[in-house]
Amino acid sequence: MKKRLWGLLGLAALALVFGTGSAYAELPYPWQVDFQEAVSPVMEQIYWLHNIVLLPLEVGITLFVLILMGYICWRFNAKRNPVPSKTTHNAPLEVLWTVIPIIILVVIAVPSMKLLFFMDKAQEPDMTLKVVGNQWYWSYEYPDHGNFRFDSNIIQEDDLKPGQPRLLSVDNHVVLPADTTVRLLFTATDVIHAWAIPSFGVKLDTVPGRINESWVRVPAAKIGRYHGQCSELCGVNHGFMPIVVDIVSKEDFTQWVAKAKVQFADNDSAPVKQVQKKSAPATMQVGHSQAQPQLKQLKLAGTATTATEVR
Ligand SMILES: [Cu+2]
Repeated sequence: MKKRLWGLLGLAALALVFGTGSAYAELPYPWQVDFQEAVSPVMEQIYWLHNIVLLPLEVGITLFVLILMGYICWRFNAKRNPVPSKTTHNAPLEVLWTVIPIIILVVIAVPSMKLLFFMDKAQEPDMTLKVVGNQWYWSYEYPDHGNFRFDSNIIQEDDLKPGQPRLLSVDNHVVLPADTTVRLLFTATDVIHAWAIPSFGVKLDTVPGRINESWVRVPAAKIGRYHGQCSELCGVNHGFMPIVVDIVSKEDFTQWVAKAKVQFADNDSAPVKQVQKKSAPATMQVGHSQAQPQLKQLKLAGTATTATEVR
């Protein structure tokens, strides 16, 4: 039994070494405790805030309260302390237990606010990726590379190929270049979704009629495949709209763009584009189509009257 356990552990270690050796493939694994690998500046900062600021504070406060409670139970129980004190107020103590938590909150708030502003906008983006949430798939647009667009749908369980994780694989991957600051724009066509990739530190709502923004920059050393999921309860298939992002070298990205432009060339008629491009003519058409039946009616009425007149 023990041998088998060690064998399994060894296999897991090997998988870890080889899994992260050449190309990263970040996705959740059974019994995971920590975050997924941080590969963007934003996630590195989140990691720092969590591990260096929050964790010590949480552990410290929990231990302090636990020790205090233990001491109170031991020192002031009915046996040891038969005549309890009648004290009801202690001004210095009350000031302390109000001021100290305020200081702790300020200590957390300063780096938190800094991080919020840091993740809010890319300072000098090199390119833009537009993410559109739909029930229940994602659409992606590349406005700086010919504005082609494509949909990304989950691969059903029966169609999975070896190596494709269940519920986390899609037909069309997002491809982004390494060492490039990518501005991410988010919106949706129907309800609120949320585009989330743990390794990027991005988890942002896609809201219909609104554009949200974030950014990501992955170094060339972390070229690989990153998985995420919709993280806003958006309907019955909420759990079936995963996200797959391939970070590739700049050269590979240029090659992919050339192919994608051809592959997705006729996607212009898709619903998202239609709303954007044809909104003005569409209203005019509505006006025409409303006017035309009226004209026809008038003509008919005219012919009818002339007919009766003739009779
Ligand atoms: Cu969703």
